[in-house]
Amino acid sequence: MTYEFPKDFLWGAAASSHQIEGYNKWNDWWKCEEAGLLSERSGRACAHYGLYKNDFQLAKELGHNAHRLSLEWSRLEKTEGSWDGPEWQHYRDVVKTLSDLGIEPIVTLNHFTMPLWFAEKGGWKNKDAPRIFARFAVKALEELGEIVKYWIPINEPYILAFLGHLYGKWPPFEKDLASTLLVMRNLIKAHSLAYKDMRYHRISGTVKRPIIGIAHAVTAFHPCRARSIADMAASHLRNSFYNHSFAASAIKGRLLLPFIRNEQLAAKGTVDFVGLNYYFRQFIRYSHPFPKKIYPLGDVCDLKHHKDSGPITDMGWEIYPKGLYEVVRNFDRYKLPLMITENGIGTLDDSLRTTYIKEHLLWLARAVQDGSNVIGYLHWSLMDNYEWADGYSKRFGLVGIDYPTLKRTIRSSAEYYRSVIRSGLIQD
Ligand code: IFM
Repeated sequence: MTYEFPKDFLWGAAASSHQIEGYNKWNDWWKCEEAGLLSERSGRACAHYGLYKNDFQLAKELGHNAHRLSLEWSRLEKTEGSWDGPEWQHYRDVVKTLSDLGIEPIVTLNHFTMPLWFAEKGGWKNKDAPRIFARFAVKALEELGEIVKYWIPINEPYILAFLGHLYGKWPPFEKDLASTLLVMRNLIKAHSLAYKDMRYHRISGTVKRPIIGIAHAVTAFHPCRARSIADMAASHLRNSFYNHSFAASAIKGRLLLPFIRNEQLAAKGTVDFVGLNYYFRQFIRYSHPFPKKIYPLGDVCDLKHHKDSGPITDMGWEIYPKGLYEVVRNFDRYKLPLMITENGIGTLDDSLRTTYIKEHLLWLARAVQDGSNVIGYLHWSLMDNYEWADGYSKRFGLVGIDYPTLKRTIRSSAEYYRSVIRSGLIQD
């Protein structure tokens, strides 16, 4: 059967500043990398800061008509309250280059890293953090809003809270439930303040009306034992909490977490499109009386021992393409446009990447056929990059990077992806 994607579909890739630009010396990650707290240093990364024109040309050759990037806030505001003119000019050039190539820029304002001065004031735990961030969001709109239409204030907000404050894997390496809740509260507040200030701020007439979304990490949750009611309940609960709590508050002002009540209520109506970052499935097993983790949502089962598990990537994630269909259909409930803001695979085997893209796009096309309002697909990532605590060993790029020479090589998977983009069709 042949499936057709909508005519004006946004096709492209996503990336983030710290993972590719190089020498982002003014943020919290850089400081921790230098202090030896992470497995590898980001260093010059892909030197994308200087090579962005070349990289966007490659995206153009690969048929992309959209590109998701992030602004490195720490470059733009190296010390609190003082904007760096040449750095703003840099990002103006970046988005203009994309736009001149016919590639729609989709701009994330915060993709995990934060300026050092902001981190030193407590980062997302600081009660003023949402207000400080919203000020940056408005400035970005003033500077880039003539060209940029699509905005995402914060990438994967709860991942940031969990990995940095609960599991202690990312800066600031905390393992503290109270801090995690505080960060979650401030992140939802930061998102909603940024949305309101950007949408309702009076800016000069040439600025486009911003279309503001979220880029939310979502997982396909399945019960570990298919016939266990307890596992089903735990898996359902995980889905509500992990996949929906941020979205449900930001869209409906709905309360899923009582301890951040006011912030959730106030966030109502602050999403114009829902971005989904989908990578894998997890099997959830009910655990009694309390799971090892902090919330009563069951434990994640070990994939290696699960009979239904598919192949596993270099990240240890199961490849489960149908999960993209499942999460998309699951998010139809909000009746907002959906965008796949990330989906990709960390692997050294590019033929596996081709299969991964094909299977995921097939399931996406089926969701579209079944009525989901999906407006775009952005593959993670345009090029290999710095995979945070995992360093450079994980290869997510449509374009391969030889780090010693910085040579870019288009992978066959990127050519396959281009063929789908060109035809707008996919066959099973
Ligand atoms: O590289 C990350 C990205 O920064 C956020 N989403 C998941 C990707 C792969 O781990």
